[in-house]
Amino acid sequence: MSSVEYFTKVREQTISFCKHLSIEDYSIQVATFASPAKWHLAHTTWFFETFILKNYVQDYVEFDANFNFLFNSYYNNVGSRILQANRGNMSRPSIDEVYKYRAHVDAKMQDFLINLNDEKILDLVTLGLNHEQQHQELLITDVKYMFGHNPIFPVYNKDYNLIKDVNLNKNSIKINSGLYKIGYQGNDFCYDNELGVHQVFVDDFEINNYLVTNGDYIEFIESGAYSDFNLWLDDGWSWVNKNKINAPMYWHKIDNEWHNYTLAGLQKVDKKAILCHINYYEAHAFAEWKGMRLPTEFEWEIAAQQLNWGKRWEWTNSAYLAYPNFKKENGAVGEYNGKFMSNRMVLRGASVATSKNHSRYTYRNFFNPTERWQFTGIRLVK
Ligand code: AVJ
Ligand code: FE
Repeated sequence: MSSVEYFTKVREQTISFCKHLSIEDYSIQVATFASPAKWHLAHTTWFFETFILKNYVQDYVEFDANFNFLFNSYYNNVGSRILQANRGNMSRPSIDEVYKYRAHVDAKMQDFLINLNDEKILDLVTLGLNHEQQHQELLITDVKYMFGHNPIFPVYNKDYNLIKDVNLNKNSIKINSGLYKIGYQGNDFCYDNELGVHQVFVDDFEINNYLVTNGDYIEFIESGAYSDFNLWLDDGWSWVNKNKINAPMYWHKIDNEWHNYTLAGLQKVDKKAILCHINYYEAHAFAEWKGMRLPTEFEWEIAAQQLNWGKRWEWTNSAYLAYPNFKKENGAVGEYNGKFMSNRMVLRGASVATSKNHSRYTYRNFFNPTERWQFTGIRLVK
């Protein structure tokens, strides 16, 4: 595939996720961590305008001088910006203008890409496209959060439940202790946080080749787990009590039966389906209840080639930290992953909402331990 085709395909994919949205759905922000669809569409476009067009296309004229302030997410090197919590306050630019912005940047990028053979700039374009793919997943999870917190539980798409997968088998895999190489060793794209190949020693372990199901989790709930402080980390116990949590996100008990909001609407919880929407504290407490534990990110990576994965982002027991040989790039691109290496846990795998060709077994996703609106799940180890 040529770079123009690759670019066009990823950009069109983002728009395809918006085809079930109404105008009203595009602009609102229901939580500070979730962004409006309109913002995602504009921010991913801003990324190409800011890091490619403005830097490398000589006569490029920016589409709108206000957009840097509105659509810069967190790059201090590129200037000040609105607060993340205020992304839903902008009824303007309208969605029509944002689509015009996308078309404008797409046309300039396509012209530029036809004759581009500078490796460094092509790498930046690839980063922009992988960035756009990350935002495709965020867009879906943010739309789910918006609809799932609307009392009428709107259907996004009746054929798009997304959380109905079941485990294919129930075996486990034994791995011998030893030194293993961790980090990305291929020649294709990866993020900077996967680089710096290094050795890690692990002891013998046995990892499940399947994920925790809704049925398993209902047993955990019904055992009284959400009121048993012995199962919880202290921060997790505070989180449970402060927020009066008694079930995964999107779960509701109706007529004594568990239901959950899916993108296909509110449905009965399918006990055989793989659990979704739990945070790190819940994953940790569940493992504690089972007398097992979560894998470290290294154990996960070592076992990955033998595992079924890709339905859920899987919480690991590893803090999101720099690898020993991590190199932060200079300038704005260096802010992409490195500055978030505190107070977050690593998730491995990929989810049903992850863009195709956007997963590999060295991929390090990361979120705060309280967050559970992504498609997250639990794999256990002993
Ligand atoms: C890797 C999913 C935690 O949500 O901020 C988007 C992805 N990075 N734009 C995030 C990302 C820059 C990132 N996560
Ligand atoms: Fe971003």
